[in-house]
Amino acid sequence: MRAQSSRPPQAAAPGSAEPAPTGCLLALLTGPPDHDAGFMAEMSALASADGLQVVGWISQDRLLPEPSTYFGRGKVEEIRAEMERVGVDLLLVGGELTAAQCSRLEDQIDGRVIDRTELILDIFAQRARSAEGRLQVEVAQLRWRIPRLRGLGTHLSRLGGGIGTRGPGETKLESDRRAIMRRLRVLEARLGPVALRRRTARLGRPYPQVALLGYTNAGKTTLLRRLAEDVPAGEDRLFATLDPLTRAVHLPSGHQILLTDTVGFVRDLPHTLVAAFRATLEEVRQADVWIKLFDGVGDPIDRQERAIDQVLTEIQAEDRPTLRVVTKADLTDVSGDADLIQISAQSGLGLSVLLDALDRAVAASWEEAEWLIPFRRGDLLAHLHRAARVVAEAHDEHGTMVRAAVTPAVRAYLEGELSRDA
Ligand SMILES: Nc1nc2c(ncn2[C@@H]2O[C@H](COP(=O)(O)OP(=O)(O)OP(=O)(O)O)[C@@H](O)[C@H]2O)c(=O)[nH]1
Ligand SMILES: [Mg+2]
Repeated sequence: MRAQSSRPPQAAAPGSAEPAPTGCLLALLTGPPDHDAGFMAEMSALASADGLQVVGWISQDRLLPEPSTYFGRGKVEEIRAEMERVGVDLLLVGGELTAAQCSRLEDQIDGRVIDRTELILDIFAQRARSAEGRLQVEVAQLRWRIPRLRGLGTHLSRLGGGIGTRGPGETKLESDRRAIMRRLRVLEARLGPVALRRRTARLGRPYPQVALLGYTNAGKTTLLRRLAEDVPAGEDRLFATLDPLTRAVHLPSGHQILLTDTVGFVRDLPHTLVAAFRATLEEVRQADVWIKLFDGVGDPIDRQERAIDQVLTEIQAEDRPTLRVVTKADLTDVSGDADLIQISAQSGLGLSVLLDALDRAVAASWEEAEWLIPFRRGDLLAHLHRAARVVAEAHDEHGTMVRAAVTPAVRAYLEGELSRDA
């Protein structure tokens, strides 16, 4: 019986700081409508992001996985032979396997199987930096692991229930499971306060919030860096950014917004991951405006948009005013769709058009209201001028009567301050 799954060991190449990539065979179904050439390229990119090197691949043209071993019986044999031929004992599957499919497949190929979900979880685990990011990834990994715990338990289930099934194996499995559940409770208890701290930090001085949504490697961080100060450079690797990064951006109207770059998406982002990244994705749910950023040299735009929309549905985000933007226009021409704003964060092309459109989109999410601001709260008046559109202003002996268009968050902040001050 093989030990419970863990990352394949990676031997360090002599004289190099980077561990040598571990060779693997990629196997995938080509039948599902989604599994086109782009899907295959993405699998290879994900593999190399995780330090794996795809040394060969095998496909099976079927629409649905074979219930028992994911691939059909003959194909499994072919995979086993090919792994032997190319000398690898790791199989990367371009899809999501059930726990049972995974363990049966491992037994039949006599090697280790990693599916797409485990691969993505592993990349996230390596990239997470902030306390919150690490907690979220660990929760996702533990939730993923629970149904995959293997011990003598699988043995026992083959024997059937009844007398003799309460052996030491089952006890071990049960205690492993209990240990994981305990750890999950600890992690979830820690996550609450972390998320709350971040939320409070964000709401300290609210400005209209804009969230960047797009594939990993689309160019979100590079765009934020163009528009704001103190942003680290984007990187040519998948899931470079995991922790949300929020910066002030000044619009042509003179208003200020907060632009948030958050975790990138891929097709079929694993459910466990989306669920675990709820706190991070909360930034997206709270935003007043969304920018969907498409990679001009990536998958077809409708494909990228479907992947974004899928996550939005999963986190139950309600529709926002949205700008659809395609970047890397220095490399490609995607004109044709009048609805798309073309930019290049690299060359600066189209950025003024984007900022004007952003000004309009932000203003569209505002509502007008009126307040009396006492003279001693000049700071609130100054804040309104940066974070809202002031329509009218009049002074009397009590203070300044202001009429302005604001976002709900700015309004809530202002009214909170005024009532505390009263
Ligand atoms: N030619 C060109 N390259 C770009 C442009 N914008 C970004 N890139 C490159 O694309 C790669 C990915 O950019 P990032 O900004 O890191 O992408 P991201 O969307 O933040 O990716 P994740 O953090 O992984 O989600 C980097 O190598 C960038 O230099 C652009 O407008 N033109
Ligand atoms: Mg990034």
